[in-house]
Amino acid sequence: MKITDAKVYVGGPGKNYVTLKIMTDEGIYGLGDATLNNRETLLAKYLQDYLIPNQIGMDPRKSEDIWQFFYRGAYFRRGPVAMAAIGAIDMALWDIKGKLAGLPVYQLLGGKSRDSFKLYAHAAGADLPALLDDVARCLDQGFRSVRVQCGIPGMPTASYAVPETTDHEGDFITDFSGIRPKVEIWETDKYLRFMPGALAEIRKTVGPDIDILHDVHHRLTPREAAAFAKEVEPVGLYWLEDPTPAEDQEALRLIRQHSTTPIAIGEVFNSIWDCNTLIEEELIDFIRVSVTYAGGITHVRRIVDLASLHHIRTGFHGAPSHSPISMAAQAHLNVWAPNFGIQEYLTLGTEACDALFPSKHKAEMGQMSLEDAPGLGVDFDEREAVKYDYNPGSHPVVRLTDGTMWNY
Ligand code: CS2
Ligand code: MG
Repeated sequence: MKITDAKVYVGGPGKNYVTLKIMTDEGIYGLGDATLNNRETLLAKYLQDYLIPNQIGMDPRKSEDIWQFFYRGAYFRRGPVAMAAIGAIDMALWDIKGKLAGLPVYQLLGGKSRDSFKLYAHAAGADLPALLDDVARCLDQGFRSVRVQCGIPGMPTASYAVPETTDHEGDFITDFSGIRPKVEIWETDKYLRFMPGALAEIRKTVGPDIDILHDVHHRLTPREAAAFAKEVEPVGLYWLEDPTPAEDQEALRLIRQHSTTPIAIGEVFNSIWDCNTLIEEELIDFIRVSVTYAGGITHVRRIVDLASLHHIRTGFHGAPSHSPISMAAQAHLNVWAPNFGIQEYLTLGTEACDALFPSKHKAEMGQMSLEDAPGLGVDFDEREAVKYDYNPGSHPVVRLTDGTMWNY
């Protein structure tokens, strides 16, 4: 069996999905997602100019050897662009493998450990009352686990993932007005004074049975994060996410020494080498990698296995940047993983998105379940794809009040 060709498409409804389609001489094709938020065209170029020409003629069943070929063979290893490209190829090869075997991918991983798995939703508000309304909206939709982000009183702009106004709708992280980012102003002291009380208020409102998650988005120093994690212990958070910049694995030691609040980290990690210290020293509770940014099913499975030796559960990234293809690849890992924790889920299911990526997988009442189709179980409609083009956008950047650049 041979790979005969591969194509890359960029675009989608409200998102620049980067979709890879690998064709074979047996008529079976596989699909992968290489969407890297706000850097989408780099992935298309990297795949088209370097990886696809090397793939033609390879046996698609040798997914391990192909993974090693692109990882070791690149010499300049890792990084988000290289790993998302390898990730897309790897997903597509598992899709092909499943279709060849006539089995859903989870069967090739070891079968189901659960029939459906828990999802968490996002709630945000420009102020606490608006946030509580948004939490109520998520609970009405059936979610029992909600990530909460709130505007901080006195902060001159909105903070991470929080809308400027109370009457917002949809995904407001990426600004599609152009490639130049808006500037958010961050003030740590105001955040540290306000957020613990807000979290306590949310717990009082929703009661003990709802999982509350909160994302600090890399904004605190290790000492500040340790104090914050300790202060919010009575809230009983499901997790505190990205308390410090993720590239410093050692920073998590200080937080761990001072608090038992569960810590989740890893959405920006590209490989096992970005989280092996965190996992082996048991400094975190949830690993947040994604199949797109961390090299596909082949590599993420290794991270999940290492994590399972150390009581660390999965909590894969599922921001709207992921297309239904990578969300399905993660879903197959989620039904299998003995150490599954939770899955981030933002409603992808608009009519236009479903038309572009037809699938029968179901997400409802805060749970996701998989249809038993061979492979990943998601298709890609090329007639729909021609409706979309690349649309430049950006996240905000963050500065302190004196102008110093800070972490988004
Ligand atoms: C995030 C993301 O979902 C999350 O937890 O932190 O929304 C992140 O900001 C985006 O993926 C960045 O592109
Ligand atoms: Mg996050």
